[in-house]
Amino acid sequence: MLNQNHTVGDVMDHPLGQDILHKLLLQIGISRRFLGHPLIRRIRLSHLPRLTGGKVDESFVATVLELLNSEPDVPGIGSGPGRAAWWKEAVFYQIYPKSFMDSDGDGVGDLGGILTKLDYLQNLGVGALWLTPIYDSPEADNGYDIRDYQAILSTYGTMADFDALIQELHRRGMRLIMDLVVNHTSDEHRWFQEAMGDPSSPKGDYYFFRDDPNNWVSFFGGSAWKRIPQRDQWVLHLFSERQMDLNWDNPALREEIFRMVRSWLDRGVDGFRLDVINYISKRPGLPPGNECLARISGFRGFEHYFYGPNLHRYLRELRRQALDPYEAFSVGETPGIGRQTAKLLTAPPRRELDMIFNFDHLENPGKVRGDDYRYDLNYYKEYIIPWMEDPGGVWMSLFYENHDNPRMISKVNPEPQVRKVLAKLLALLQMTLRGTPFVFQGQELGRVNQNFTSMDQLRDVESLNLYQTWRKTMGEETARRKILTGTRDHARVPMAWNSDRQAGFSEAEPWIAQDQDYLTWNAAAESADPNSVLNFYRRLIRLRRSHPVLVYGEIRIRFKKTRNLFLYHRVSPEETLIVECNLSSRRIRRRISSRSRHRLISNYPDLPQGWLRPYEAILWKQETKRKQ
Ligand code: ISL
Repeated sequence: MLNQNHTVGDVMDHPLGQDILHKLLLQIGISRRFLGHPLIRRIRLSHLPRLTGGKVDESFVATVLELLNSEPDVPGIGSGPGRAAWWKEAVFYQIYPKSFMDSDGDGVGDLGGILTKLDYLQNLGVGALWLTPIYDSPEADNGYDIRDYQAILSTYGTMADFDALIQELHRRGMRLIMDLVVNHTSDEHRWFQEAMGDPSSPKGDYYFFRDDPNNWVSFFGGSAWKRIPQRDQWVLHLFSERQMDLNWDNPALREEIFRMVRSWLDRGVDGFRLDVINYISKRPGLPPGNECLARISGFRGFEHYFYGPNLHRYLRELRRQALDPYEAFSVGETPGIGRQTAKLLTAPPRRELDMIFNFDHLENPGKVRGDDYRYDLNYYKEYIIPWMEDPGGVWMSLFYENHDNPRMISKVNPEPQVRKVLAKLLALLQMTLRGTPFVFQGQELGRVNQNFTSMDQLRDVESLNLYQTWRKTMGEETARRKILTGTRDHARVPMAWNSDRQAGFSEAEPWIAQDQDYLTWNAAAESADPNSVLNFYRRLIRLRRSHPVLVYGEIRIRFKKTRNLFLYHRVSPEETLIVECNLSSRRIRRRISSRSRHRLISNYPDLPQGWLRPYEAILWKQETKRKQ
């Protein structure tokens, strides 16, 4: 048990402690190397309030200690790639169905639309699709507010369309994972309706109803509590006020969820991406959030549910009772989970999740989504090295984009003349680092952010709500600028299929409009251009499939301290491949020669000489000396 007399070093030696300290430093933009300093390690926790001039107070220390003492486990040792699995070999492709392809002319994508694009996806070489929610929903948060887990939203099609999709995918040797949103339901879910109408009903305790709200805040702005007049009580919602948090401490609820999960697996689904799955266990009593932590992190109450006391137990139950009997795959969306806790959540012997999504690489230290700055890829390198070198049983998910974030190219360098090489550099890293790549729709075309200029172009509930909250605290202009920069809608505009009206996405006016960029950057044009980003992805994914070393081989990173250079070897008994990249927009001196190596793929037409050009990226194959 840790207490006030322990030191910063003791906290760093605790898995959760290390993750929390790293996260806090990231948030304030201080290098984590700072924590390795012997003098810092020796500081007693009780001295922190004085040493930080009150920035960190006693209640903060007490809060962190309580959290640490709730996790007695330490990650096991052992690294290496572990057992072979289809989900390690496949490249995943994330589809945002609402914006992928409209087959019935209502301006909204649908399952029929996806079916017409399976040739495209197969040709791209992806092995599995992840569909964001397609369940019945009032769409307060584009489907992340589920009204009926057993039905398909009518604008997306029918259960028959869904069965056809699975069948067609399996016929092609491809797999499908669904989005499982079980931290919350829609307020229109019948469980919530019942719970609201009759507190004594079996569903009365499926949600967090309280007589008095606490001080937790919602991720979408404002308090996390909504008044429910029928019960004369308040109910908890960490996201929009139409997304009610489920009470996983209720065993009957867990049973219902497991049953529902099994029913989808019975239909043939191959696994799930589990939405904010690390939030499902809330600290009993829902204690108030720490103010000091809230100041640093921007969210109040987070410490009581991002790594709740029963998280591991509930995940194991889910796995044992629903996933394992089907050998189903699981990737958890886990905001706030760091490297050590990732080991506790995914190391195979623990039988919890297969993988997680960690988000710490999506912004540079000290930055948040909505900040206008240039992302430095050197940080990505610094971030990924420890995950690669000390996996501790973690199989990494590799991604830069999803439906919740602006496009990566725009964050790194929005200059049009580097767009293509940069898109290819990102692709090459993603397909050659150790882990499973997740490509978000449009990423394979090198799509960039929209030139949104006004709030009425946006549809996302997060953007609309945060704007209302922020305009009061930051002023109209700053709030608008931040929202337009960071809005999730950059990624949510329709897929660019061709240069026809509506980008070939629909016959009708789409549910969200996009700018003119699709006229040149679209799938049809890029298919016809051998030098396009799309064809680069196709070739790379084929290389990843034909060189198992890129999946299971060891990874050895060289020149770790050399800025702008990212160089690593993927090594197996059969072969060695070398990745050589320039992470910057300026040329840099090379550290290796091209002798006895041949180029498998690169983002410049000719071979480099003594210098790597802006964002140059090459995958080499080491020629082996013939044994006598
Ligand atoms: O709001 C956050 C803190 O900045 C995010 O990390 C948030 O926890 C994360 O984006 C959760 O996302 C997922 O759940 C949401 C949904 O709106 C997103 O689209 C989904 O990916 C609620 O279901």
